Amino acid sequence: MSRTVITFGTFDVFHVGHLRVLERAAALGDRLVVGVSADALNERKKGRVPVFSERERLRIVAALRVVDEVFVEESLEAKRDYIVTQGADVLVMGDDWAGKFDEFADVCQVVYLPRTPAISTTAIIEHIADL
Ligand code: C2G
Repeated sequence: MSRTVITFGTFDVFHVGHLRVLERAAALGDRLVVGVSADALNERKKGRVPVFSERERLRIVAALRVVDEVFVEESLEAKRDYIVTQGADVLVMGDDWAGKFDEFADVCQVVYLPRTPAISTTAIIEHIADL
């Protein structure tokens, strides 16, 4: 039986920390599906409009060799629906979310992977702003 892995993220100003979590997620199954968070979701939940639009972020993530399918994550509350609809066997999140998605353990395996240290979209934006 093939194993589907699902993960979610904004993936704004795509960097190697994003790449590494997707590579490790893909290695846990046969098919990797990625929910890329909508611009409106970011604005609503984080109070910040992403640098790259959801169309651009979706295209970048979809072009990666380790990614099989992408969709727009419109709402954080719809996570269970996305997991079930995509037939995911494993939910992967970075460990900045550790414990936050344990409630889905009844429908799939929940795995938190260590974040890549010392790199983030915010740090990149600040670095460029300081140049
Ligand atoms: N990540 C990582 N190492 C970093 C930075 C990010 O492993 N140095 C991982 C995060 O842990 C996450 C993924 O990359 O699993 C995407 O990170 P973000 O774009 O920051 O996504 P986020 O805003 O946390 O996702 O339903 C969840 C939402 O979509 C939010």
